[in-house]
Amino acid sequence: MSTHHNRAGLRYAIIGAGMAGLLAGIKLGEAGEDFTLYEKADRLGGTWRDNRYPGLTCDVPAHAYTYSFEPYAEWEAYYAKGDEIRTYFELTAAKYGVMPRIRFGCEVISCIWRDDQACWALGLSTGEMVEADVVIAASGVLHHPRLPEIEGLDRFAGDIFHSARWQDDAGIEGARVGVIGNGSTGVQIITALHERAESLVHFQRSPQWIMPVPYFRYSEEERDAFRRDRGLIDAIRHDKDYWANIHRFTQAITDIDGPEIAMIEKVCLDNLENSVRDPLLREKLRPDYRAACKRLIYSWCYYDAVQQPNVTVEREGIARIEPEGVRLKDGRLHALDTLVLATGFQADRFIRPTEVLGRNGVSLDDVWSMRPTAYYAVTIPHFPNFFMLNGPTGPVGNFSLIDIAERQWGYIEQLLAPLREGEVRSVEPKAEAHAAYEERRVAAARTTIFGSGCSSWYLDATGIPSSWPWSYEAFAEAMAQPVMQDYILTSVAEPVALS
Ligand code: NA7
Repeated sequence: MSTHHNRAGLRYAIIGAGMAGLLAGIKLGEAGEDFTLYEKADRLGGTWRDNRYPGLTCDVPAHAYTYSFEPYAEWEAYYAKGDEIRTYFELTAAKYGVMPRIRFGCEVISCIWRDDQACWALGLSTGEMVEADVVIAASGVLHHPRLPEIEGLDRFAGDIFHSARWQDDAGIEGARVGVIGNGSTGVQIITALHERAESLVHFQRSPQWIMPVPYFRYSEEERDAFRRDRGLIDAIRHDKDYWANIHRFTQAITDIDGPEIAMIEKVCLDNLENSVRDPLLREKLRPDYRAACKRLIYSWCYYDAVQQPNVTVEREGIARIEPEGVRLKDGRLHALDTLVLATGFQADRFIRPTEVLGRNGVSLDDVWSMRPTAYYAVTIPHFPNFFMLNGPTGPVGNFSLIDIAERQWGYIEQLLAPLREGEVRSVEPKAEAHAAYEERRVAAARTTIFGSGCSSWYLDATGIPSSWPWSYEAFAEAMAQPVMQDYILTSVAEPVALS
């Protein structure tokens, strides 16, 4: 007979005060739960705190890149700038009373599951050891900068830094600036710097597919209308063209011979043909792999920027960095004052380097030795009461990760319910359920556009796309309700050894 012991007062530890950790904090706060949010930095905002480079813009329409429950009337334009988004998260965290629950400057160094007490022991950078019944890992995806393996990086005489470590005192105004890297970051930096630098060189190892998108500013009257009528914001959030685009995009990545990807390629190539006048430059900028294989670049002004007289697109390979600048393989030198490394992130880290030990001391680092993975991107066998937001194998692409995190939170809440009610002490996915999920996922991932032959942060160390390989609808459906038979719920009625 089961004795229902209400474990009222579950203790939650949320790791990371970015978009996803704040979401968890807001939701747990509303439910009256006892949580602490651990943030290693001294400010919230995650990727929107770390990235401060000129031109930083979110390529999801501003009104669609907010929490569904917290619309925001103040956006200055259709696409929001990084500092506006950081302000939005700061205002929202304050409004929902999350700020006093955040421990800033406090890194979680280790999470160790204690079987005897069915709880997690967290080692903090302050030297403290704290307990939590539930861990929410919201530590981000694109967080650890990846520096390029180019000889001589440390010999450059000017200012040199990664795009996510922007140096405000670096020489830009009237200076000779180089940018290595051609992802969303490199492209946005080029669009912002060409008016300020004396000369600007964009070093491109691979040309990009550039999707033309509309850009317009909202007037004060429009913002006022948004303030008065939330329906106007909802109309943008739920705009059928926006969702049709997301649908088309996820169709495109899963059906690589289908009409949607053909259409994306056509729109991007027309953009190249119609925007770039010089035939030589046009050929330099022409991608030689499938569209959407790397994350599509949305830009309304990149092709204009690279046609400015002080901007050079350099496709020749880099031989090494020298004190004066970048030496190319053909022997030419680009002399520079400032060199920006927009070379991306180590996208396979997730909560690591935090040491996470589950049941019987099983290490997450070992479990992830081949590739990081999780059951439906949220839970991991042998790691009870451990939930990830924007964890491995989740959807990534040209849509709002806030919507992804909210749907994942809806799934997590349903797994938490029996814990909250005190019916069980722990919840974790069955190993065989996870193995079957991962087998299906890998098989599907190989056939997506991400695996069609290009390098990108979408690929794991074995070259297999690491993300959700099915449609957005399939993800929404999976998150709507966990398959409870795939979970092990450990009841309090079972004998639990007490230490
Ligand atoms: P990305 O998209 O990973 O782009 C990194 C860029 O850096 C890409 O163009 C790489 O070229 C280039 N790169 C990396 N290493 C080198 C070396 N050694 N030499 C030359 N070029 C190199 O990072 P971002 O920061 O732009 O964007 C990350 C995400 O943030 C983005 O997708 C959005 O979701 C927001 P490659 O293509 O590999 O030839």
